Amino acid sequence: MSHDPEIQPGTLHLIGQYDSPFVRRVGIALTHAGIGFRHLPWSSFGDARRLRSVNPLTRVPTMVLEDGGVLVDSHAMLDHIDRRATVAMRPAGGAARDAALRIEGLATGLADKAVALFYEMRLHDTVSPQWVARCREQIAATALALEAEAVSRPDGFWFGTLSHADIALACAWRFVREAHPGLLAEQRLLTLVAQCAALERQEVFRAVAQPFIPPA
Ligand SMILES: N[C@@H](CCC(=O)N[C@@H](CS)C(=O)NCC(=O)O)C(=O)O
Repeated sequence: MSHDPEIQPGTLHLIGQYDSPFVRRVGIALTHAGIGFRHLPWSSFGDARRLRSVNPLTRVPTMVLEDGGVLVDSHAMLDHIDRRATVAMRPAGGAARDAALRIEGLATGLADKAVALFYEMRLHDTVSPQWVARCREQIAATALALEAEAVSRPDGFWFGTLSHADIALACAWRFVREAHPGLLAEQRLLTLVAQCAALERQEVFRAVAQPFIPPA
């Protein structure tokens, strides 16, 4: 059980700022599912000490459950949300579920590489050109692969209704655009541009959002 004075027993807390694509996907899922929670917008850098007292990884998102249990990865948080939610945010099973998890994996992987690239360029005294080039290639290739699949599903949602795949993609997309302006070759990614813009117009995406603030 955390002893941080901001953590209230019996309340669900989501820790982290919404400029993180991982925090945002969890915040959107909670809001869409209608699950009440307290948002603590701690920075993984500026609030590192108190964050570490809850999660030794010192990463966001961190979720503190009503019973004091702590979840430390967005996938586990979505699993928890899905068990409580009355709306389905993933196909129930079979090939459709595999396909959904694959799109989620590509989208969250895109976000992972964009975060890694940002830290490399911002936090290292000597930037590795090989690592930077590799991250850029991984981001570009993944965006093109998602675009190639999205063109056959131009209806706005990957799986017919708002799912974790849509949320992951929109969150990753916004992060890449804000943290790495000009990196995505958007003229070759027109379906994704349209899909993500449509999602960002939805109320839940507007409510759970924050412009990117680079770590100080
Ligand atoms: N796999 C994790 C990734 C979380 C992650 O990369 N969080 C970043 C912010 S976007 C962070 O806390 N970075 C600080 C650090 O790694 O030291 C998840 O899905 O929750």
